[in-house]
Amino acid sequence: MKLYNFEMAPNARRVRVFVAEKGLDIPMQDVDLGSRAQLNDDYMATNPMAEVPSLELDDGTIITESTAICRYLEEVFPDPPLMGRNPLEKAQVMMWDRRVEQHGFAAVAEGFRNLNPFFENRALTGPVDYEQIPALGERGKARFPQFLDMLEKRLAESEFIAGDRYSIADITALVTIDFSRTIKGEIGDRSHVQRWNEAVSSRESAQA
Ligand SMILES: N[C@@H](CCC(=O)N[C@@H](CS)C(=O)NCC(=O)O)C(=O)O
Repeated sequence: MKLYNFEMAPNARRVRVFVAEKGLDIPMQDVDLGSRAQLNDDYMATNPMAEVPSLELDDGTIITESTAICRYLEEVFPDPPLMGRNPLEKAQVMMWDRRVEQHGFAAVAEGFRNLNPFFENRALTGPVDYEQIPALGERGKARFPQFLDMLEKRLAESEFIAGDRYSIADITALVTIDFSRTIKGEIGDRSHVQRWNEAVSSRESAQA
């Protein structure tokens, strides 16, 4: 297997943390998003969506989309389980992971991509260029504290995001909170998010 990766890419980090939690050692190949290498013909032949991460299996099959890559790894390497152990847990993990993606990760991405000059004319990932919409960026920034409020409420009643076990939903939320530095996001005085953030950030996998 080989993981197409870029150190600073939050979606790639989601998979790297997942791989670290599984204790796997998957060779990585960098795709330099800084020089727009994702748009080169070679990489586009691997992933026509022009995004990282991509996982290449030994027979050459490519899996893209970070959650799909994690799903594959979970099936092949079930221990420790990071996507739930039974039908209810699996649904709860997926529910929380989607909430974090839609209300947290997407809000930060909207803010970052629509306001940072590096993404001028590249407001969306993928092969097609899109103009930035600064108002959408401001809306993304405004959505982020609402996401933190949702987490605060959840973490007041639950040790981890999807329940009493660490899961992919914690990985997506950790990566989202670290990614929020790009829009100057702050946890502030949300004590439950602080407690949870200290716990998940001190796991060895957070270094991935
Ligand atoms: N839905 C994809 C999104 C992947 C994605 O957006 N990757 C970003 C890096 S975090 C990327 O490749 N960006 C390329 C670009 O900016 O053109 C996933 O879940 O993996």
